[in-house]
Amino acid sequence: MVYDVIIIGIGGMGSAAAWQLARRGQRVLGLERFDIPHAMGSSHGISRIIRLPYHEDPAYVPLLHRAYELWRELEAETREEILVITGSIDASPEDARTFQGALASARLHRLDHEVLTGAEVNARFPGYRLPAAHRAVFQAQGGLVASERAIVAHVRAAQAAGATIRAREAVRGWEASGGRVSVTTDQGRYEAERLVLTAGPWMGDLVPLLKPVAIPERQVLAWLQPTRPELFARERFPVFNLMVEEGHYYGFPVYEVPGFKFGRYHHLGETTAADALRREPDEADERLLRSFSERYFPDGSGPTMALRTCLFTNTPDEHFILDHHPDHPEVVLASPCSGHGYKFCSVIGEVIADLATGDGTTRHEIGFLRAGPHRPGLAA
Ligand code: PYC
Repeated sequence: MVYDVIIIGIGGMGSAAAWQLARRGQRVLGLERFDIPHAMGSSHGISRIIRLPYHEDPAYVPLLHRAYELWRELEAETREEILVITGSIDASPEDARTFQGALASARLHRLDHEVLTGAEVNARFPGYRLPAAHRAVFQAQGGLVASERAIVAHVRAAQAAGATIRAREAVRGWEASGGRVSVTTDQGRYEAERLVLTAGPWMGDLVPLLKPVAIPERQVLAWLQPTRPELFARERFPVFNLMVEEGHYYGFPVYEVPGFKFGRYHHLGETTAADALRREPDEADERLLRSFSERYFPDGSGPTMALRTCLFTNTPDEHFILDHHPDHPEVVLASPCSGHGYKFCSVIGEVIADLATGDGTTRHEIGFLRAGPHRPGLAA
């Protein structure tokens, strides 16, 4: 079988790309080294935050609007709950980026939002115990994406549209030239016209030029059983990004499994090759996370229900890399996403489909995500 497009990595982005390409009539082969879904990369742990007033950079907001539309399309296509709206809180001291960046994005893109003090957040959402003088942007459309369910839904939709998806098949290498690509795995060799690489923390292993700029980092997430579960229900507890003196944290209402889920960005700063990563959470991980929740979410800090390790893949400027390979126009690179990419998977699937078909252009504004000289470490 000759394929139009081969996708390596059927996680959040690869599965979305498979659907978007297959529904355009492309003959798609998706290759995944682990199970679908699996718990080795960056998409497991039930949920990921989605939020509109994007403190990282307002340039992401138009992509977010489209991401919401496409998540809803996926729900309609598969009749699965993918997007859960809870509202979002971006809170920090007044002069810090989490609040200021969210406010700037909300104003620039005319998003409905409210500015609250920490004390006002605590009164309105009593699971929270923020410093009273913190400032927060509350935005009602924030929420969560059911991350593993979305991968399964994307794969089902892709298969229904004709894609071939193969799991537990490890890629040994790829080649591209003259408008053809070939991929060798532990089970065979495949050819196509285009190749999409969505391998998350393994991108540096597959694409040498990304090795220095796509750095896997160990993260640990905790689920603690609230002592007052009613305060951590999805109707009463917005997802959050919170900067406090201990660091930058994020969290969710109780969803699907027991416990209030939260984590810390750049947990203990452990960067390593994806396959060398320490997978088992330990007491130091738990201590660090519990000390945060006991201070800022005391009614959420009952017994530990679960601890899980997952990976960020960080670029120096913490923006995604989404572009054609600079030396191989047949190859599309998507991810790494520096720990904030999952919510965009639906729209990134669409962008990948644009880049991998026709003249390779996209209507989406992705200049700031391209792999050009404006990106630290990608100047050559
Ligand atoms: O984008 O809100 C986010 C997020 C939370 C944890 C990692 N990313």
